Parts: sequence; structure tokens; C-alpha cells
Amino acid sequence: MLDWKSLHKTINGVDRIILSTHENPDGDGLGSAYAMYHYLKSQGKDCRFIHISDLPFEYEFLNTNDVIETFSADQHTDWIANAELALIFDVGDYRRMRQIGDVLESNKIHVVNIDHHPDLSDGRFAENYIDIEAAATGEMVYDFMVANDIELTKEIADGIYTGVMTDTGSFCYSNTNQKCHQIAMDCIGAGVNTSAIYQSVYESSSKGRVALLGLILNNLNYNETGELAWFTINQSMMDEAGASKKDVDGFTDFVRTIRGVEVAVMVFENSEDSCRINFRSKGKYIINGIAKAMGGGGHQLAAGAVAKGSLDEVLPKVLSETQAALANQNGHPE
Ligand SMILES: [Mn+2]
Repeated sequence: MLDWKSLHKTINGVDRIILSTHENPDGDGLGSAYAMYHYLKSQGKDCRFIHISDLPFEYEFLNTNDVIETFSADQHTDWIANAELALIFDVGDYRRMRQIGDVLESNKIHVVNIDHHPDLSDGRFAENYIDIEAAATGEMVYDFMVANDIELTKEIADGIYTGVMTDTGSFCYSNTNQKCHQIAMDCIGAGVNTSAIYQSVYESSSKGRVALLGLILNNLNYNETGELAWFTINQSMMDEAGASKKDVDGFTDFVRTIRGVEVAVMVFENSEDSCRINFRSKGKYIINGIAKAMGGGGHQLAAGAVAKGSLDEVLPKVLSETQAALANQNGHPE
């Protein structure tokens, strides 16, 4: 059990608090920080929720009164420099805060990591609250509220529910358990409109996203056994579809839904010399070791990495690492 009362004490002792999450934020990071933001506001704290990316369209519903801010050095550096505490949610890796992490570090801010990703022992977190058993960081925020007898307001519950819903694939993935459903029940009790959140997140695809999905599905690749499926996205596909970077989220989950596919892999050409890689597994294979070998990390069945190099350079490496890992886990090391 994590000592959530101790975190509460830390919060009570300060006034100015920055909340943040990882770049390319997802529903868990955003929902967790949003829930905590509203608790801190209710306590009269001088807090701001600042992250490094643009807010994805499907999470605009969390942005009531424009409380979610995108970092800009001009607007935020001085304010962050005078913060007494930083609460970072779902980040996975300190570096995924980008410039916000640099500002925190250079001003020696007390940074608390609240996460269900494995501990990377990055010395820059002053405190770590890590629970790799938690289905979502939103579940940990729920634990914090319960441990400190904090009532779930509608806003707090909206954030927690969004985190748990998105990280469990709407309560379908293998990490879903009784507690996830208990949290959902408590959130509904607090007034959360679950179908409205579902629609905002999953039924608001841009036309560019759907066009890009069409291009991907026409160019899917399988290994001999059909257990591994992979696809690539390059800049010309992005241009042809009129898609933006955030449109690619969730494609790997979709490819995993194909019958017989155990592992789905995406290699996305971020720029001429950088690729973003996503791994998803149905459960037969553990894939975060592959992500780690590529310089990334994540959960056993959902992981990722950012690798230096062009698509043509990175793809063969990803495929050989993945094929080797699958063979190894089948008891046939190459
Ligand atoms: Mn998460």
C-alpha cells in the first residue's frame, strides 16, 4: 500500500503546485491530473495544469474553463520556477515532460511521480508513488482520494473515470478487474455521464484519421504464423490522408483486434531521423522487453519507444527484435 496520507501532508504544506503529464497525453494522464487539479483548487491551492503538447481534440471535454494549458516558455517559466511542488501523472519517463522537466530540474522543484509504469529510477523525481498493479494512474488518484476521505465531486470523478476507462480499453483489456468496475460505480454515483465520455473519446475521429486508417489497413504486414502484424506510417501517408500526429493514437490497438494476431506493431516516422514505435499484445507474449531494447518501455502488453533513424533504418531493427522475442518466448531462441 502506498502512503497516500503522506502525499496529502506534502500537499497541505505548500501553496503553489504544478500538475503535468507526458507529451502526446492520453486519457489517463490528462484525467488523473484533471481530477487532482480540481481537488487542489477546492483546497484553495495556487495550482496550474500545464503539459507540453497540444490537447487532443477528444479530451477537450476535460478542458472546462480552459484549465488545461499547453506549455510556452514565455508564459510559464517564471510561474513554474516559483512552484513549491510538482505532481506528475502517468509519465513513464521523466524525459517525456520535455521542457517542463528541464524547468523543474533547473529550479530544483520538488517533483513527485505518480504512475503505474515501472520505476526507471530517474534521480530527478524527489518522491515516487508507483503501483504497477494499478490498471491506470486514475486508479491511484482514486486511492489517494479514498485514503484521505476526500469526497468524489463530479469533476474529480470525471477525471478518474476517463483515466480508468481509457487505460482499460473501456473495461475490456486484461488489466480490467473488480476494482476498475468499483471505481466506475463510484464515479457514476458522483454524477459521471459515462456514455458522453465514451463518445467524446472514441466517437470523434477526424476525417484525416479515418483516411489514414484506410491507408494502413491496405498495407498491413503479417509474419508467417500470422501472430505478428505490423504497419508503418510515413510522412507522405500523413499528407495524403490530411492527418496529424495525434491521429495515429489507437491504431495499434485496432490492429491487435484481428483474429490470430497476438502482437501488433506500429512504426511511425516522426521526422526524417526519428520514429515512434508502438507494441500491443493480446497476452500470449510480453512485449515491454522489446520496447526496452529499443530504448523505450511500458507495460507487459502495451509499450512503446522512440528510436533514432529513418523509417527504413528503424523498421528492420524493430522486426528482428520482435521476431527474436517471440521466438524466444516460444522456447525457440534464434
Ligand atoms: Mn496510464
